[in-house]
Amino acid sequence: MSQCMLTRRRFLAAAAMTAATARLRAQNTEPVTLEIPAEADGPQMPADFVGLSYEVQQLVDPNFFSKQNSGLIRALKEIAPRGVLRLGGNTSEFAWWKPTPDSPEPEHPKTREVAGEPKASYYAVTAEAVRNLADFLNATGWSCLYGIGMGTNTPARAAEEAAFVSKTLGGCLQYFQIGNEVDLFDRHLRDPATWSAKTYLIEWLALARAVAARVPEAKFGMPDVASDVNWLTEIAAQWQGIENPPHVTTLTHHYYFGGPATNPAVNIPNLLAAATAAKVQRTADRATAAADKMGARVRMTEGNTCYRGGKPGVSDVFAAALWSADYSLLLASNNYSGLNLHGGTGKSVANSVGGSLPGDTLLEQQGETPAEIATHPHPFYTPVATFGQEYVIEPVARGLQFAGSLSGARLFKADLTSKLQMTGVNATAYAAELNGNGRSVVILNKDLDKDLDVVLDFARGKGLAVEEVKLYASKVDSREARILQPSKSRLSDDGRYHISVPRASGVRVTVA
Ligand code: BDP
Repeated sequence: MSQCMLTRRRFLAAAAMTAATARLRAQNTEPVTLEIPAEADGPQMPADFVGLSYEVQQLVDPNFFSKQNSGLIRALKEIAPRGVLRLGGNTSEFAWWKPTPDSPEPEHPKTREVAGEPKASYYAVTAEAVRNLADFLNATGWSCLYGIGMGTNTPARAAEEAAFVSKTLGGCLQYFQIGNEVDLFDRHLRDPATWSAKTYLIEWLALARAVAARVPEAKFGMPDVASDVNWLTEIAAQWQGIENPPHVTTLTHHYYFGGPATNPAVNIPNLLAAATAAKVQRTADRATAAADKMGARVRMTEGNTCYRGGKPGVSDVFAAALWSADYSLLLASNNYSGLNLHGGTGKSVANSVGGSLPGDTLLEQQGETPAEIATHPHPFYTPVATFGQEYVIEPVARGLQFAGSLSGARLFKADLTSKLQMTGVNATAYAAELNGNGRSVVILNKDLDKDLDVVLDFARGKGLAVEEVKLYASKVDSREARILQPSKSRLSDDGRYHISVPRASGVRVTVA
């Protein structure tokens, strides 16, 4: 027997085995049926649900957010025709407002230097940068959540900046945020012995009242905690006792699945696990209960897969797209007003975490050369990466775009996800009614091993046009995420639509 034949035989045996395991792995041999209700009864996903978050320090280059930056404008418009740009991050605590070119730099308070926190290097935000930002927003059709510092700021300077920003951004300004991740201020900006939600609120009120005195129509989002949503509960409880409070429209928190990059628990199976989503649900329950008390809505204003700049191989691959699509729709079904995925340039985010990205250290340890490291997006989680003059829409942003296609629609309350998970496949489903113009179902199969077989039962709608759009990559850890061209068909007589959703992929089915 020739060597060649042996190899071929081995190959065939291996192929047969792979097919058999694949069949075994398609857990639900009987398709699972999802009944799609006729009329939506859940929350409305705002038309501008989708958002991105950048460091305030990004404003140091006044040409970044400017009408000249056509590549970035194009990227944002592709991610969402209407979106929300949030400016904040750790660096926002070290900005000072410079209204005119000859305005002097103020005296700054002393802060502690802590590894992983930004170094106290101060920079100016200029009137020119804010004017250019206004043009940029007008060119994108996006609005803005504008971050003003709290850590080293004064009420007078905050009010002066707010007055200029409000006048310049006009209708593009949704609200002001004052302070970033205030629940972590005890690390470097405030005295841990006295810092709490209570002392925060006193300081915040002084700043917000100064702003409101100059800008009576000013709206606010707060407290932008890193993770401790108990602060939202405490603030909502204390809110009742505040006389004539500033106009808070939004209660806000951040979310990073895990971190930093060197943590082995930050991996694809954990990111996509059902337990991760269950934790998100528990946070949402507490946050929305607090917001309801204050007549506000919740927004996740800064987040991503892995804090301190992301993790290569997790944050910048297809898994991140599946995560962001699912995370977005889970928040939407909890009545969030939206979410902002954090990113920007490598430099601004590195500065926000003390000067360097742990993901780079990881790649060096893995033996990558500087040239290889440069092929990764920096920061690793950024939704829009900068490579030289080019802006690249990363997988995590494709997931956001995919989920964002339901923006403006009203969601169904029906829990389709539990029904899918009863089959043993880690998949989720969300359905929505599109402004009286049909129904859409998104299925995200986050399972790494099992394919899913589903029948969507629309009950009525015989002969209606069906459009199927896939969120796809060749592998869960490929450095790509594609939203494929829609495939079109017609709904059968019984109003049922059969679809298979392979492991690690997503699909949106629209019947209109
Ligand atoms: C948050 C900060 C932000 C950082 C980000 C990160 O607000 O400035 O860039 O996490 O750690 O804590 O990646």
